[in-house]
Amino acid sequence: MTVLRFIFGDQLSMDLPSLKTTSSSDLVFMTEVNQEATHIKHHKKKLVFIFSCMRHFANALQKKKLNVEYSYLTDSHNQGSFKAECRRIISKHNIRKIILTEPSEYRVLEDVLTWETEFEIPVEVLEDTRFLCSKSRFKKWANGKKQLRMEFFYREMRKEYDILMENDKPVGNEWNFDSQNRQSAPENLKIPQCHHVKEDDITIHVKDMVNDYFSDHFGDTEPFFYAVTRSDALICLKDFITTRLAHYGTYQDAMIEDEPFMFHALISLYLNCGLLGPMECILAAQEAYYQKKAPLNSVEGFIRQVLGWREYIRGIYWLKMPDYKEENALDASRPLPSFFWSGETAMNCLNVAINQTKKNAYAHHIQRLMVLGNFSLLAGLDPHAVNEWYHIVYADAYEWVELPNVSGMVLFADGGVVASKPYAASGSYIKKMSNYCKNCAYSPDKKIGKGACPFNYLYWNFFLVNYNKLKSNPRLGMAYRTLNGFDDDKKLAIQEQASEFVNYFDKGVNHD
Ligand code: FAD
Ligand code: DLZ
Ligand code: SF4
Repeated sequence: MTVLRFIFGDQLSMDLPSLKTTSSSDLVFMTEVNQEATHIKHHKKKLVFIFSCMRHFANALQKKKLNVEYSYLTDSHNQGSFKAECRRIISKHNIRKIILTEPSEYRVLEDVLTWETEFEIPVEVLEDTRFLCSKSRFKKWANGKKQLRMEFFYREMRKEYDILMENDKPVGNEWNFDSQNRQSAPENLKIPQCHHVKEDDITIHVKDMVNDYFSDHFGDTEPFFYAVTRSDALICLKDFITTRLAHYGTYQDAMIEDEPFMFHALISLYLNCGLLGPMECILAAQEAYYQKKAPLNSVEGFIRQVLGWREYIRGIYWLKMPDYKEENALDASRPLPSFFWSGETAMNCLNVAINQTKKNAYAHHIQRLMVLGNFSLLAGLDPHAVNEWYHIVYADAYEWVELPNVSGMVLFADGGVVASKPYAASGSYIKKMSNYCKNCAYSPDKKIGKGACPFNYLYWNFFLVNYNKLKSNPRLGMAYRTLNGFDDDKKLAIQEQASEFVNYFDKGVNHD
C-alpha cells in the first residue's frame, strides 16, 4: 500500500509528526501551488523565501533516501491547488492512504477535512507537535477564565517547561522584566549587522521565477539574504544569541530610521516555516544567561516572546476561529490608504516602516505595533483590509499568527480578548522611542493646526469616535478624564482636522 505524506510549505521540519515512521514505500509529496501564492498576493520576497525553503527541504529529504515527489509551480501538470494536486498524485501513484500534519491555517484545515470523503481513502491528520502548547492544552487553560491574559499563560508555560525557574520561583524573583525594556536608543548606538546568507543557485532560480510570474505583487526580491536551510537558520540563531541578545531587552521598543532589524532576532520566518523549533531558541537564550553572556531582562524578554506570546497567539487563533476573522468591535470601515502600498507619505515613521517592509518583508515588532498598527487603529481602518495587508507583506505571516496580532493586539477588533485596552498612542510615543520625527514634515510637539503630527489629533479623535464603546474601560480612565476636560471648540477642531486628514488619503491624495 502506498501512503502519501503530504507536507505543507510551513512544515519544513525533519521531526514533523507526518515524517516520523515514514517507510521506504511511502511517498513524500510537496507542491508549489498558485492558489497559495495568489489567494492573497504575497510579498515577492516571501514567495522567494518559501519556495526556496521548500525546494531545499525536498532535497534534504531526498538525501535521507526518502521517496520524494516535488511539484514545481511551473510544471505543466501542476494543478494549482492542494486538493487538485493531491487528486493528481493519488491517481498517478495509486495512493491508498494520506498522512499529514494538521495545517496551520483554518482555511486549509477545512479543505483537508473534505479530502477523505472526496478521495474515498483514509486521511490521517496528526497534531502539530512543533508547538509547545497544544490546542487542547490551551483550551484547558482558557476554560472558565473571564480574561485570557498572556502574562498568566506565560507563567504556566515557564513552570511547565522549567524555563528560567529556580525551584518554584522565577529566576530573579520576577516573572517579567518589561519595565527595564523600554529605553530609546542613544545616538551612536552600535548595532551589529545580522548574519547575511549568500544565496545559492536554487534561490537565484526561484527569484527569477517569482519576478516573472508575480511581478504585480508588492515588494522587492533584492537583496535576498535570508536563510533557506535549517543549517543556515541555525547560524542566524547563533548570530543573534552571540551578537544581539545582550541588548535585545533594553532596546526592544526602540526604533532607528536606518536600522530595520535593531537588536531583534530575525527568526520568526524560520520558526513559522519549520526551519527552527521554538524550544531550541528558548534554550539557546537561557544558556546565554547562565553563561553570563546576556542579562536577565534581555533573556526573559526574548523567552517571553517565544514561549509566551507566540504560543498564546496560536492558542487564541484556534480557540476563536472562525468567528475571530469577522470581528470588528469598533466598527472600523475606512479603506486602506494607498500609501500602505506605495510608501509615499509625508509621515516619516510610516514612510520608513512601509519602505523597510517593502524591501525586507520584515518590520520589527514595535514598528508593526506602534507605528503601522497604531495608525491603523487611530485612523479607523477596516480590519479585513489591515489583516490582509499584514498577511501579505511579512515573510513570517501566516494567518494563525497574523490575525490575533492584528485584530486583537492592534485593532481591538476582538473587543478585548488579547489586549485589555487599545494600544493607542500619540506622536509623543513615537518621538520618544525613535529618531523618525527629526526627518518628518510634521511636528510631534504640535497637537493641532498646520504641521501638527497627525497621530496627535487622530489620537483624541479616536477616543471621541469610540466614546460610547470605550469610555467605561477602566484602563482608559485617564484618557477619558483628559478628554472630558477639553472644551467643545477644542473637540471640534480635533474632529475637523482628523476628518480633513483622512479625507485626503480616502481620495488617494497625500496630505502635506
Ligand atoms: P523578536 O522581536 O526578536 O522576537 C522573537 C520571537 O518571538 C519572534 O521571532 C516571534 O516568533 C516571537 N514573537 C514575538 N512577538 C510575538 C507576537 N506578538 N506574536 C507571535 N510571536 C511573537 N509575528 C509573526 O511571526 N508573524 C506575523 O504575521 C506577525 N504579525 C504581526 C502583526 C502585528 C500587528 C504585530 C503587532 C505583531 C506581529 N507579529 C507577527 C509579532 C512580531 O512582531 C514578530 O514575530 C516579530 O517582529 C518577528 O521578528 P523577530 O524574529 O526579529 O522577533
Ligand atoms: C505561504 C505559502 C505559499 C505562498 N505557497 C505555498 C505552496 O506553494 N505550497 C505549500 O505547500 N505551502 C505554501 N505556503 C504555505 C501554506 O500557505 C501554508 O502551509 C498553509 O497555509 C498552512 O495551512
Ligand atoms: Fe510620525 Fe508624527 Fe513623528 Fe512624523 S512627527 S515621524 S508623523 S510621529
